[in-house]
Amino acid sequence: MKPRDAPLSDDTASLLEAARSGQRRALARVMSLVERGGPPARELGAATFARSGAAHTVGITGAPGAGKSTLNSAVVGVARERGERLAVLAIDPSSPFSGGAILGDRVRMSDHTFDEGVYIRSMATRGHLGGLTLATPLAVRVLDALGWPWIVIETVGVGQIETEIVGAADTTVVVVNPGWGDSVQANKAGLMEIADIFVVNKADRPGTSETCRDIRQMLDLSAPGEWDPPILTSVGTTGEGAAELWDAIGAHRDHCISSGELESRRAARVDSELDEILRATIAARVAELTDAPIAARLRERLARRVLDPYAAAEILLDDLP
Ligand SMILES: Nc1nc2c(ncn2[C@@H]2O[C@H](COP(=O)(O)OP(=O)(O)OP(=O)(O)O)[C@@H](O)[C@H]2O)c(=O)[nH]1
Ligand SMILES: [Mg+2]
Repeated sequence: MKPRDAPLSDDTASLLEAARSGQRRALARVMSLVERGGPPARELGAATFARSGAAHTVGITGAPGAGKSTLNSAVVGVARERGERLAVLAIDPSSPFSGGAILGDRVRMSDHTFDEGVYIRSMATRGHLGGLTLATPLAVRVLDALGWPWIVIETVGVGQIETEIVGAADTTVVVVNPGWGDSVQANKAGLMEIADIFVVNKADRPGTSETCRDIRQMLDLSAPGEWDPPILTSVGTTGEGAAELWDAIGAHRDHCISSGELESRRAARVDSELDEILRATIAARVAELTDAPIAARLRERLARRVLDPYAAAEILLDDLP
């Protein structure tokens, strides 16, 4: 293992410098290394941590097909008109839902392909130590340290982990469709909890105002916070409502800064990341342990009932590397 304060290798330093100066190929390479995980990702993380913290991160989540990418593309358009630079991370949770999503997302975001002020990256995080939960904050931090002032993270809000990731953004936008109020959607409570802004997209369809009302009622039932999440409407395909969404994101950002919430959210986030890293690292060691020859011998004794599972676990844990 490398010492913790290992100096940055020349390769990594010059790669980061190139990425920082705007070279897209270098940036793509940095992101690939982050995605792949392991020691190079770790080195990038260590090298960029101190320089991160300036970017505002925006999470966009919602059910598959809710129109997240379409709406996001329109919002990016608005932000660009106002001179903002943005990086967009489309997270592929490697779930069955996302089979065709990334290609679709690329098509939808292709309006911005040749714009120097926009960086779009699809991330598949399968295989990473700790998977989705660890690769994403690292990717965000690296983009942050490389000078991207806005980082938009889009992922499908179907599972706990996906909502956790986006919920860990500074501002979380939950995209729903007309009818959401009365639909039985997985993780509805989870989405209610993390939303800083609600958007009822596909507002060209019937039931929009009823859905807004339903969300209002659900919000009124929950404990009031300092920030009252606005409920907006949009039509992603025409861009209607995109400017209002960008304004709401800006307003939430201002609120976070003035209330001190930004700092507390970020502290909590690093904390849970540390937790996650510990868990993932220990889980990996446990996996190693249960594959070791001693485990096979213990299993054999368990089967003969000459040893109980707790005693077996204790013996193994004594050996934990
Ligand atoms: N009628 C209508 N269709 C929309 C609207 N916004 C998006 N769509 C369509 O809905 C479909 C899904 O849009 P996406 O932007 O790919 O949705 P998504 O939430 O990113 O989908 P996943 O990434 O697969 O979860 C596309 O066919 C869009 O054209 C809208 O406001 N109204
Ligand atoms: Mg999408």
